[in-house]
Amino acid sequence: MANVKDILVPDIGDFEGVEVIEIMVSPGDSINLEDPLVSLESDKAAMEIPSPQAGTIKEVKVSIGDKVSQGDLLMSMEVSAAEAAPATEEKAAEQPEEIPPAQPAKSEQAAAPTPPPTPVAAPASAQRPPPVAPSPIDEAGFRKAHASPSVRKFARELGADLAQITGSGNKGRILKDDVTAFVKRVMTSAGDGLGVAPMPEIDFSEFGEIETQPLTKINKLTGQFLHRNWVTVPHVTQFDEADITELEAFRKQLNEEHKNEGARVTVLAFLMKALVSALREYPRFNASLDATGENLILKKYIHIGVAVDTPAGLVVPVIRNCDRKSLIELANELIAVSAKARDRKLSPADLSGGCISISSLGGIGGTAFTPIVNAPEVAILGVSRAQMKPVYKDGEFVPRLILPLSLSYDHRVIDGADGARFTSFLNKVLSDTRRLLL
Ligand code: CAO
Repeated sequence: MANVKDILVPDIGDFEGVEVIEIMVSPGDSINLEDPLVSLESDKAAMEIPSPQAGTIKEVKVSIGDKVSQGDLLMSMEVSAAEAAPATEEKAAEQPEEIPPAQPAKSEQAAAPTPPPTPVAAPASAQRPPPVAPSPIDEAGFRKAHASPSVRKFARELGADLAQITGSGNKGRILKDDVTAFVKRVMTSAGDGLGVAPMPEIDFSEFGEIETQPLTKINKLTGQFLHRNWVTVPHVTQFDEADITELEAFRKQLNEEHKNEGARVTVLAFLMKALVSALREYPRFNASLDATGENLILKKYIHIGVAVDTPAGLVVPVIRNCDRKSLIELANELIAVSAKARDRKLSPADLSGGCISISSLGGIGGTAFTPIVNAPEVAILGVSRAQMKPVYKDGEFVPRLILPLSLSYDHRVIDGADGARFTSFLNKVLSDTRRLLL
């Protein structure tokens, strides 16, 4: 059974006629013991009145701006019989509730790390890491700001600087809603909380004719992943050049031999084979950081993602168990998977589980580029167009087919020296195809 209790202003020292500056609860709110109910402010101090009991607010009897003194009625609260203090006699149900003394605020106690006298569970928001603040808190300005203790505490939890917030309350007092609005503004306008200047909104039609084309679903999804990976992974790109003169001759011969079966082996299939060898030699490239960022998960399987350019946008299907497949099998699977991608028939399973990715622009052109790591993978191999180049060998320049490689990697996991070792290893394997058998 529920009892209704009156909550009165407790002993607040020698203060009389103190103004109610904030009401933190509304009828129907469920309140825990010592949750702040109202804030009062006199000429000399601000204080918060905590709840003497857990229960549900029934009626709030004061308004902002009212002047109250010790013993005045603040609100009524419904408490379950079980929650009512067992020590109170029947008579106590009708009696006003004893309230713990109010806690002075001007001393900045809300911001102090010392725990409150009564153990109270930390609110969930206090356990979450605060979002990035646009700049460090101006402590002097924070102290001077016109805000109640609960609003100060709330601002501290969110890392919001009260000195930067304009209050919408009575006499410019900063309210909880002002802090929330400030944090929202920072998060949405300041470059996703990165502290960079927001992109200006420009009406391009002022400068000439325009056409607005909506992004495809794939464009938008890919954009989100690429943006996340670009800002969260510290990238380094290692450039290198592999001599694929012999590989190319072998590739042409293979295609000639298998032309009746419709086989079409491109450089990409050789690159997948070379990556299998390199991942075996450098297992740190076949790994992902776990969610805590404190452990490296090394993978014993080799699934390779291949970036495919489709009319609807970029997708990265994954070819599984590349270490167990022949060159021809990999080439056939590449053809199948890129056709599936272009026909928009890939399933989520086709796009998941990759260990490392290849982005090949070799069929299109270019000399080098910086691919973005497809996190949680830790490396991606970019490939540009192979070109005949003069290479100085045994005292003379000889024409060789040179394949440009651009390996981007996550510098948290891979050191620069290993990045260079990895591409050197790839070069060695690609320039001597016999090594692909090893
Ligand atoms: N150097 C020179 N020629 C190359 C080459 C290279 N590195 N790579 C491919 N080629 C040649 C091929 O041999 C083929 O020539 P033939 O027609 O004479 O056989 C031609 O270029 C076209 O190849 P392809 O692109 O059809 O086949 P592929 O196996 O090389 O690539 C695929 C397949 C699906 C990866 C590719 O079609 C594709 O979509 N690439 C774009 C990937 C992309 O957008 N990456 C950017 C992502 S953002 O980082």
